[in-house]
Amino acid sequence: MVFRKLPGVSASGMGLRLSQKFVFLLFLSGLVTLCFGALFFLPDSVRLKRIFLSKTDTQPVTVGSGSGSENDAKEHLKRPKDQEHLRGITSAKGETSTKLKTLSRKPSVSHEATEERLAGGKAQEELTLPRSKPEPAPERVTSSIHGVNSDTFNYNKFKRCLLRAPLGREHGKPSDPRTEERRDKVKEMMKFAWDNYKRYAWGKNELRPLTRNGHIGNMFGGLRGASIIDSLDTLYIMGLTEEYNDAKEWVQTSLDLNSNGEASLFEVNIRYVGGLLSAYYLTGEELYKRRAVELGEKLLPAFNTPTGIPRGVINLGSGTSWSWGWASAGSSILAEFGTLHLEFVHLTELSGNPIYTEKVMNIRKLLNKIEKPHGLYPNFLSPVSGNWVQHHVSIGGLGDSFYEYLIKSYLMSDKTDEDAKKMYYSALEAIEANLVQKSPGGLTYMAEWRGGILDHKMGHLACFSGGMVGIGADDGAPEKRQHYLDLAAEITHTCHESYTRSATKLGPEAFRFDGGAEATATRLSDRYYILRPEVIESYMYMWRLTHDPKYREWGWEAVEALEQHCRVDSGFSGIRDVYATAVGHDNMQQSFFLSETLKYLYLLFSDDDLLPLEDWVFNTEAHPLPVVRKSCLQDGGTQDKTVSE
Ligand code: DMJ
Repeated sequence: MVFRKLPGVSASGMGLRLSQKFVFLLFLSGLVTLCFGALFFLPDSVRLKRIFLSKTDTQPVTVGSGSGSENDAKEHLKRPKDQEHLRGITSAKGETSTKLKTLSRKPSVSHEATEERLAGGKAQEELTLPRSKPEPAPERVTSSIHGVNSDTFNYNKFKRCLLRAPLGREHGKPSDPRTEERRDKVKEMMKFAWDNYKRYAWGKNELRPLTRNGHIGNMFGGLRGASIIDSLDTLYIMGLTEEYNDAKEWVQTSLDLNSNGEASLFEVNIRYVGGLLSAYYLTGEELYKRRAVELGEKLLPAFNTPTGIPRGVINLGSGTSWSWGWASAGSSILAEFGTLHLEFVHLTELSGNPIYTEKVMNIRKLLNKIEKPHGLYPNFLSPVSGNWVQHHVSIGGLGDSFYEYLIKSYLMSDKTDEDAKKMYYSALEAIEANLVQKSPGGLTYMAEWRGGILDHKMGHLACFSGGMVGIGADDGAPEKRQHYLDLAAEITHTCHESYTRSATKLGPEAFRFDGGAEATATRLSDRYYILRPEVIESYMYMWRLTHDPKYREWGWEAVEALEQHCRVDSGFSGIRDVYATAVGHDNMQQSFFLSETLKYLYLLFSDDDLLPLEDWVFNTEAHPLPVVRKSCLQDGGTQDKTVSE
């Protein structure tokens, strides 16, 4: 190697060259240290930083200081290790973590993970709330749940608390052959709908029966298999064993709850959580229980609002939540935040974690306290101020299942939930005083209310109310009981009329009682039928309550109409105009057709001992949930002799 001679340095002067090298190396290492140190001061989104530092290291900077892109923050929230940092940050700012710690017992799912998710949600929210309006800590209510915790929920003990076997003596086989034939027909319809879903849309959310492919949609936040989860209990009670086993295997191998999309809190709760809970209670398969609680946990961050009223949309991965763009002024929807109670109470039952019950009791408490115009509950409420945003009241869409869950909460609590009972009957009184109308032709209907002005329209969705008023009749004031049963029958009759007055014998999405109309749709846009269950649901309840054969006849009319107009080569489809004899199909087999419409029809043609109403309440997606009998569970089950399968 040849070194160029430096001026003033002899060629043989090795000592001098060494010290030169030493100074140079010193300078170089100083430079490297400086550059590396500077990485800590770079913004979070700079790629160099992400390459050189682990994600864990970047977390506090991302959320704590509010710097970094939103996506980065969401990413971090998914990693348990990163969430450690968040916990520290949030407990320093508020009481969330510590409060939850003291309230919890021994949960089966990691309660720490729940806390961390909550912390994450809160941290996100703090970034978006204006500083001038400090966020009050959500009000919490300590509920008393019975002494069962996650590790001790005992399925056998629970089964002994049922008054009768869930599937009856002979799976609800009806005694007369004609009814049995009709029931078999419904079972065949279920098999047909299922087989086609399996063949063309397996793993997708719904079947498109005309184009023979699957539909995913955007309601379930990236979750898949809505038709499978919605069908588990229907397949099970119908004794479609092979099909049920396929569905179960899919849950075992393919149900992925780690999705990162934007979901409707309401839809995920009623279809997925409800479907998994029912499947667990009916079969005792631990898998369903585990997945239900796991999913329930992912829904909790939606409740991190100033009032504890959840927002309608949640990202299941990050826990970020927001209100529907179409809901006025960022409000939450009554039928959405008011339709969580049944499932959340059961999540507490199964996990031993009181947080689920606390969340829904908090909603209940706020709704109980708030001033109500004429005793009515408007459909839009601000999750920030806790005030009504608009005075639109409806027993149909936007309001419907809130009322349903009040009476069902009472029934599911073994008739101990007195608040739910009081709220239900006073709401019903207000509904009767303000919304219930009689048409010139003598049909009873429930109008909608817009700030004191009546809109003489009833939605198909509102037709569930025949069944609701019916199941609540017995627990009303003694002098009102017959009246409620009559009201239930009248509403069901009106809804049946909306079917009989169409060419297809299926009912429109909405029908009116003005401008000469009586239970018919007057607008083109209201003429469609999307395989909805509500009218048939009311037939089923009214049959159970009265055993008037007309309800089975009406149910059979619906079966014939479904077969004639909605059955296509590869499944069932909704139709665009119930008044047209040459129907146009909408190419969608809704998951609630398998979960609700066909299940209610099957129950209508079964004996009452298939899922007896003394033991089961149906969630709003027709998933049966058992009555919670605390005394029986605490005593270790005293009614075991009555249950046999
Ligand atoms: C179902 O998903 C539920 O019944 C919900 O409460 C409202 N509507 C659909 C079916 O019509």
